[in-house]
Amino acid sequence: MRRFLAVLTALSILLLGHAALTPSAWAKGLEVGGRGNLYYLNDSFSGTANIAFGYGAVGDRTYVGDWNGDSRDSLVLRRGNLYYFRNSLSSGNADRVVGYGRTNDVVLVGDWNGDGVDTLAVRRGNLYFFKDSLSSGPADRVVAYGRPNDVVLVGDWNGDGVDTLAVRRGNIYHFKDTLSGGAADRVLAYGRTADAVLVGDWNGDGRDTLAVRRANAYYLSDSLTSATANRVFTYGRAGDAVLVGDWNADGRDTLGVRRAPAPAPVPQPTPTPPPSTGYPVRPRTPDLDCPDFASRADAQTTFNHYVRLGLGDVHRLDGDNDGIACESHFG
Ligand SMILES: [Ca+2]
Ligand SMILES: [Ca+2]
Ligand SMILES: [Ca+2]
Ligand SMILES: [Ca+2]
Repeated sequence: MRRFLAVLTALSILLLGHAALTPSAWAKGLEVGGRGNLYYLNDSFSGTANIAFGYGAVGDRTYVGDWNGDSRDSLVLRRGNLYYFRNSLSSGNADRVVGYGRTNDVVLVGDWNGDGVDTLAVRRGNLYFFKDSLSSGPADRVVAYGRPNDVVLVGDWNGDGVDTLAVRRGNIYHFKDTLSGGAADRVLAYGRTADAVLVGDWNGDGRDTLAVRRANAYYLSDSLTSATANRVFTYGRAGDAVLVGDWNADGRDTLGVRRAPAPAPVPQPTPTPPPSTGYPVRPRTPDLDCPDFASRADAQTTFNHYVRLGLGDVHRLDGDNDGIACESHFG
């Protein structure tokens, strides 16, 4: 226990000094979040994406899963209660479109029956409606778990091939190994309350564990019994929406980011020429200064006009009394 606390403290110190992020829904099994239709995926924990493609529209909701059981994760786009499943990490049409649940449902993705295929579940408060096939129709099982406002995570915590739930309360995680109500099978304190957390099998041992995200730094842990970060690396930008999945079927989950296309360059306004007076002579009032005239000639015309009338330099345009108006301003 002493060692556990020491490690936890070390991790907290390690994480100190980074900007706190709001706990987010960025995790395997949950909605990806963010906006954009460009996906940059990485098969290793390096800084450079090796898969890049566009799919769907900028405002689509996105989830990750293995829809065909080939051990490769890919994307589904959600529009209302319609789901556009695609089995390859590339641009193109959906391989399957399914209507499920209601437009405002919270949706989770997981392999609820251990057949190697990820399917959907709908969450309404603390009720979870699990569906074992990518099809419409009634849920295969309904489970009450936790509290209606709990933050929930999805993962295979015990390596039996079945994804189950965990609830997060602050920095305390309650993991459940079966799709049922009741007490958690394991409880872990990890990171800090404000941390964004990800779920994935980072080391390919079949068990999902946690990672903490701070800006664009990721602290990956391979164990649900210790708060040690086994791997730390940086990826993408601080504001990126991040995806977790096994993109190449090597059994390890790695990261990707979702981005919107770069905005078109904003047209620069063309400089407008100084307004022409429109009159050969400017009025006596209000009092004008040299910058109010479009040119030295305009200023001179006005100056000459009032001098000829015997009123003198009414606008005080000829400060050195040489009969030339505004020569120092216009050069
Ligand atoms: Ca697949
Ligand atoms: Ca399944
Ligand atoms: Ca499991
Ligand atoms: Ca693992």
